[in-house]
Amino acid sequence: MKKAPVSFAIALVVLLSACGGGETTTTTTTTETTPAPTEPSATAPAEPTASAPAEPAVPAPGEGLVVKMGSDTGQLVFVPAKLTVKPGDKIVWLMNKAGPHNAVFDANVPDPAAAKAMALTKLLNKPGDKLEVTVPANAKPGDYAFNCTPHKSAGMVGVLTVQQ
Ligand SMILES: [Cu+2]
Repeated sequence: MKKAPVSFAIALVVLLSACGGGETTTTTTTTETTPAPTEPSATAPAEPTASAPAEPAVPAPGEGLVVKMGSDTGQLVFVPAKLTVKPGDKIVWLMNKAGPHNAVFDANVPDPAAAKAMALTKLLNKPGDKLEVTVPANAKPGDYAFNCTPHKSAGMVGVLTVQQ
């Protein structure tokens, strides 16, 4: 009969301590500082349309074939001096350097009327000036020799071949 109160007291202490311990652990997790996450809206990815693959630059059929009058180094030549075209093609006579230049055809070409349509009879003097002409649809095939009037004797000549 004497042992009963002692065991009761121990049991009571254990119960109290357990309860106290439980209380202290539950009250320590309330002061949590949750940093507000800043949304990275400023670093939004670029628009996908900017990275779309560009179509390869394919020259449209009939686009002007540029013939420079006067080389980049100032020589009295056509660049290119020989070119091949087809009826309907466009030719751009471009005043490049060391003008004035023109581009006129010899008299004995296969088709004088076509040669007249393709010629640059007016002298161009200002770099960048140009004239676009079109090879007539009914131009006779063959070689059309041309030259620059002021510089023919200096060797500024060329040959335009019209293919069928
Ligand atoms: Cu010339």
